[in-house]
Amino acid sequence: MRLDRRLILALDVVDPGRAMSVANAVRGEVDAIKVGWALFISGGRSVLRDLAKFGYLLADLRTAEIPNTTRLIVDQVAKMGASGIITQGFVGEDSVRAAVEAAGAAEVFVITEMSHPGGATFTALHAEEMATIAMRAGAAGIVAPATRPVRVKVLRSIVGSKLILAPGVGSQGGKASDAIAAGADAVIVGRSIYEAKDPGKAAREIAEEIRARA
Ligand code: BMP
Repeated sequence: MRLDRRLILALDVVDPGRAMSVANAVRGEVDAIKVGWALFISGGRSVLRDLAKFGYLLADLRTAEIPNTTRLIVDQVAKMGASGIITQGFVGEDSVRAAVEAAGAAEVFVITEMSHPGGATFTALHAEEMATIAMRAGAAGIVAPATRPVRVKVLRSIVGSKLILAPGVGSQGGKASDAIAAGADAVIVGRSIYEAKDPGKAAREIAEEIRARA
């Protein structure tokens, strides 16, 4: 993943037409577009294929499965043109490894500690182990919480030069430049961009905030 803006759009809208118009509005302002289940369920494979034409498509059709099922799902996702794939870390090393193998040339990012308050209940307790598993399995990086920059810093010490993508900016209370200062390579931002009147401007402002402090 090439990170010029250090910003990834989480395109969590359900209408495929709106998805395309937001993607157009942020063209050149974000490094990647992340697509999750909601848009995939409503728009199917075609919306993913269309969005892949905008550049780096990060498929967040995350699996929490045994290795064989993980392999079957990730193989399908990779075939849809995703450049990156997100998977869960709590499933253990064998399932993460299966995701990395099935992804082929696509990069795999492993979720460690989740950004929402509930993420502190279970995922925070094992985040370091999940990051270690991700590294051993050959993942390109991890997902860590922008809502808790101190935890990003801890996880950075485990993943070395691999990538850390940090969601939880804006609507969830985190600040982009805090997450980057703590060691994240990029932030993942959804509502603060796609709900803005001018999504391109909103993205530009976040990238500028990051650049000003970097
Ligand atoms: P928003 O900026 O609207 O809160 O969106 C954040 C995005 O990052 C969502 O797509 C969410 O599924 C994802 N995400 C997250 O918020 N926390 C995590 O720990 C992992 C995620 O993938």
